[in-house]
Amino acid sequence: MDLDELSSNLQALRERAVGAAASAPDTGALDELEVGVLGKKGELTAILRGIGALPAEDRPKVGGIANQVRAAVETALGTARQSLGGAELQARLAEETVDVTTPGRPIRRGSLHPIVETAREIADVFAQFGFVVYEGPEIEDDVTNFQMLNIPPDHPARDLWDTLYLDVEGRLLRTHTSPGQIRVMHQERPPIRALLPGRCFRYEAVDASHASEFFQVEGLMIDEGTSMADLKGLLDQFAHAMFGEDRPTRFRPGYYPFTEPSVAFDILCVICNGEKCPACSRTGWMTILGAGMVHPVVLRYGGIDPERFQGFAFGMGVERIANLRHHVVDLRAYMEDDLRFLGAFR
Ligand code: 2NL
Repeated sequence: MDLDELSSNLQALRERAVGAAASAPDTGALDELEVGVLGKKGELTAILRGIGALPAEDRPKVGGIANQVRAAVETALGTARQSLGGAELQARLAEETVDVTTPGRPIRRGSLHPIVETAREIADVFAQFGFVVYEGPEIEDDVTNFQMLNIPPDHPARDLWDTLYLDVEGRLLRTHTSPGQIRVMHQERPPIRALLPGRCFRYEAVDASHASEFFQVEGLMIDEGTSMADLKGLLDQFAHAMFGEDRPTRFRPGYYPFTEPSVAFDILCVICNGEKCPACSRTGWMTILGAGMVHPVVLRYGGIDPERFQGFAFGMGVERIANLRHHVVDLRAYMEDDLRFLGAFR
């Protein structure tokens, strides 16, 4: 192989490669072309292998031509890449356009659990009368849950069958939020207006109106000269805020160890309006809460002088209030986490 032959091979390669670059269908073909011509095992390298057979003075000339060929092919590749790449980008953009006007997939929004929502509504009503929300622990001690509330050791509520005891001596799951009120009495000075919402626990045979977990809201007011009339007026306001201004109410005698006197507070049946239906056990009335004047012994346990201060307290089951407001008959529905039920309250 002589100089002429080598340089004409190089020129031929250049023409073919530049032509191929110009007519390549896509950038993939350009990549192949680059490897095939300029790569380590490419055609240019193969031709240059013949350089060794040339006289020494001819070799730089071939080297010069080879560099020109390389530069020409690289330029052709670059130009072709630019136009093909631009065209491919345009094609992708056209094909893959996002229609920003397409409606999005709806995101499922959560909502408050009906019991939490009802507890908040209850708290909102009493907040208007100056009651402040406090919280107490769910794990209580026997002294605060029972003894300080004047519940004697032989009281049926203390039976193993009614209270869930922990396997730590003297510890139990609170059966009402009243022990939280005792804690408020210890930590505050009268006048006190406290509201205690929270989860409570009982060992129960579960049915439509009994569960082993339930929510309670208790209220406590202590001041000089607080009377039963204050209690009755407040609870009437509460019932009318929750069940309508024209809903009839009544008080009747009740009993709790921690209040004296004690009352049960009823509203006219929300189902039959006094016509005596099964929902109100044919009495025409439904009990919404229990209440009374705080027993002097309980005030004293709370560190408050009953000669100077009087107080009233009330307690209600949140599930029961929610049932009456939403006409739900089985409180187990609140614990089943069934979105079809919970979604009905949104
Ligand atoms: C009910 C009745 C009631 C109280 C709770 C109370 C708390 C203290 C002192 C006196 Cl610290 N009383 N709480 C009073 C009367 C009734 O709850 O049926 N709840 C579901």
